[in-house]
Amino acid sequence: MYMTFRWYGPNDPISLDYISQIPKMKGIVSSLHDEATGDAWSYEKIKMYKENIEKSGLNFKVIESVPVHEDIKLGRSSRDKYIENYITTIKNLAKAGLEVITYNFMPVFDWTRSSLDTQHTDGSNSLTYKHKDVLAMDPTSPDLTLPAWVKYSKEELLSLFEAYKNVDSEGLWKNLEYFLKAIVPTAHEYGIKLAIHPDDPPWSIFGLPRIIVNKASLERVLSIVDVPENGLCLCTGSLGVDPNNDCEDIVKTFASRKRIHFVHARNVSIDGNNDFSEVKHTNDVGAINFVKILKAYHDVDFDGPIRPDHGRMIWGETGLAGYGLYDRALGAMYLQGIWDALDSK
Ligand SMILES: [Mn+2]
Repeated sequence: MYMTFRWYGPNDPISLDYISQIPKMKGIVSSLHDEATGDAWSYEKIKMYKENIEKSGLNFKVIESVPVHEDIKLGRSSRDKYIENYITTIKNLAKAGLEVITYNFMPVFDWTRSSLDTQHTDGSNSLTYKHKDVLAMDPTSPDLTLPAWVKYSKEELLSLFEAYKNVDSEGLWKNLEYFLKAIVPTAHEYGIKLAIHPDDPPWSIFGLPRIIVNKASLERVLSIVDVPENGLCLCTGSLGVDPNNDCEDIVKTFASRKRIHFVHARNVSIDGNNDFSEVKHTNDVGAINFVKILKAYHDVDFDGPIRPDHGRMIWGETGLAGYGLYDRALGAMYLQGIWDALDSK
């Protein structure tokens, strides 16, 4: 295992220097955030971005994410052009020395929460999800804005919702299958590991299908093209909010088969009625026990990247929700400490 940290590029309020000061921090996880979804990334841009990161002494092997264009998820005839671009991006990333591409296949919205800064009694705040509040939201209403939604105008949202009326869960699976069958051979040839991120939360919202939700669906993804490069970004915080998902068992199953290419370490407390809160990484709170989870990785000599996922805002820090410095740095140290203890046995 080696520790990484997500960085949002030159506009991220947290500098690469600060990140490199975290003990045992090895790598950066980032993306070319200025690229429009669906465009091919040029080799020159990737190389420049990578060289800039590496000046800090940190490696840059993991992309999070190369977003998938909605036309691919919708199975529109225009998808082939976007798939061609995706293949070009895979080749250019490989040529520049990248090793892992994270992506997700969630329709329209990425992760969804009902609050980005719920106050806790200790003065910290974190992202939380109240199912009832989300059910009451109308994403197409003019007065509603959430950060993960800003990439679309209201008009675009309305037309996407209209288009997804024709795509149910099985339809979305077919479109994922088409996509993977088209891109995995290139990933295989170029030795790039693909890592699909589970849906967050792992259930349908706003009537849109969500399919990467449990152990069976992860198994199904891997079986679509059964080569090592077709793999997973195992996010305990996404899968773990559903009490039916046994994350330790899921890790044991897929890590032993070397199909987990990237680890997201996030702890969550399950608050009932599909509600959940993001919490500190330690095992005195929350549904995820990282001592057990990391032991499962350690038992199979996992040597891939891991990062502390969303953290709380503590010590008065403000900034990108879930992506402050302090709590994620504490998380990195906790995880690294567990790993070092396992190593020394
Ligand atoms: Mn995650």
